[in-house]
Amino acid sequence: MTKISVRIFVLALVFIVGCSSQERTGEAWSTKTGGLSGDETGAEGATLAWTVDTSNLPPHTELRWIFGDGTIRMGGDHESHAYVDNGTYVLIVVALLGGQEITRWTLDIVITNAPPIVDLGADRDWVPEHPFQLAALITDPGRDEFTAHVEWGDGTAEDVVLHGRALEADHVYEASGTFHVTATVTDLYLSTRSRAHS
Ligand SMILES: [Ca+2]
Repeated sequence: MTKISVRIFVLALVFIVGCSSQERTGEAWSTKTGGLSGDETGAEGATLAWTVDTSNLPPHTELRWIFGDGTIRMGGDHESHAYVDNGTYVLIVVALLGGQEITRWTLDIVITNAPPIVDLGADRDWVPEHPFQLAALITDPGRDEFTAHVEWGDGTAEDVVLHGRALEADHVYEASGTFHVTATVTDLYLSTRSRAHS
């Protein structure tokens, strides 16, 4: 029986850096430009950290951390948070005394896209005229959606319908030989959002 050597040749990753703007409220407040320091940029999924200087605040002051992505919690002088989508967020820290706001700080946070990753596995042999099956999982720290395009290495290619983050496709090679399979994965969700804001 003749075998085809199918080589998993290139894994192409495509990611599009999108940029969206988190809505700011129209509320007027006294914004302190100093006192809140820490990460102003980071990739989606990465944990960022900040510190607020409360040395001049009265005792029993409480801090409400508003991260700009819908996450709000009471916290301390040091806090961390991971954003799961790229975009520009406004981090707000509100100082409260007896439930009343006494001051607040803001900081713009820019989160960049992280590329999707997919591992097609090792090279393998396959029997001609039988379906060669490709199966791989896409990983991405962002809350993204993806498209995939597979080039089978014999002059044919196709867009693959994904099932969540699972890339599954099969292909019949009609002749013996060595074929290089290439998969291109794009986190389309981000490019869509980018166009929406342009
Ligand atoms: Ca991504």
